Amino acid sequence: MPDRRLFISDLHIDCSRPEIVTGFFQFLDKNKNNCNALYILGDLFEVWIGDDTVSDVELNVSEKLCEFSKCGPSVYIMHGNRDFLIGNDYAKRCGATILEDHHIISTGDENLLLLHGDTLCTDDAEYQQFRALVRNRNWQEDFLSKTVEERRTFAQKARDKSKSETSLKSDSIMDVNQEEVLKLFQRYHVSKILHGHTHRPAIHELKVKSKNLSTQTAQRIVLGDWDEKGWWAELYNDRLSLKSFPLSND
Ligand code: LP5
Ligand code: MN
Repeated sequence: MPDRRLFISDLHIDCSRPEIVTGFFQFLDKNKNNCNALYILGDLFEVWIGDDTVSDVELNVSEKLCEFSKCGPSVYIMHGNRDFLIGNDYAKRCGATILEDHHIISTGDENLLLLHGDTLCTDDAEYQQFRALVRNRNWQEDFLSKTVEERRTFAQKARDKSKSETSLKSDSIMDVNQEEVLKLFQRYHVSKILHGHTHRPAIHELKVKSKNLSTQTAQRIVLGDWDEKGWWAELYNDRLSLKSFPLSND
């Protein structure tokens, strides 16, 4: 079989969006026998408050991913800003492995850096402050020790606040910071990075300075969120492309 690896992010699955779940399951069925790996680069779910409270739709997703992984492909889950509390218990149900945010995979003689993408949005100071707080291990232990009801209330308040704040922030503040992007290429010595989060699907070509200070071309590939379309990227024998398919609402 050729080397074929698939990448998705930002499905934001919850019970109010059955068309996303249906589209995702079709995507899995179509690819279960013809790819080596599926990388989920964050925000598979709309919100995650702990592995001890799994809803019906979340259970269905884990069963489907497990069935998919049993057909052969490896499944990797990276945390997003909505579902960073997914733990090993849930990953195990999915037959998946949790990946650290910022993970390098090799593609022929090049390296590809995978990340959710929120760490690149450094102009969004309030978000980065919030992120630092909720990614702290002590904060997470404390949060997970609360009752499910309490956690649900906190998560709802955080979503409400996020919605009201993002409606006031400019598009440029919520996009990646270009200097941060360039720094990332240099820090990891990669020529391609792939991420989601910003919901702005595109392939950006750019010039970066390599280790020996020569200028080389690089690519930043951004996955889209699943809404009217399901977005995915494919690495096929070392060639990376960005694709989408329509998600029907009926
Ligand atoms: O998510 P989205 O697309 O709306 O916007 C994101 C950033 N917002 C977030 C916050 C999440 O949406 C909240 C839900 C996470 C659930 C996790 C589980 C439980 C955690 C409970 C936490 C108390 O990630 C948004 C960015 C945007 O992407 C673009 O990058 O701008 O950032 C914000 O809006 C952050 C705000 O500016 C500041 C933080 C608001 C949350 C405050 C918590 C209040 C809790 C009150 C409890 C009494
Ligand atoms: Mn996100």
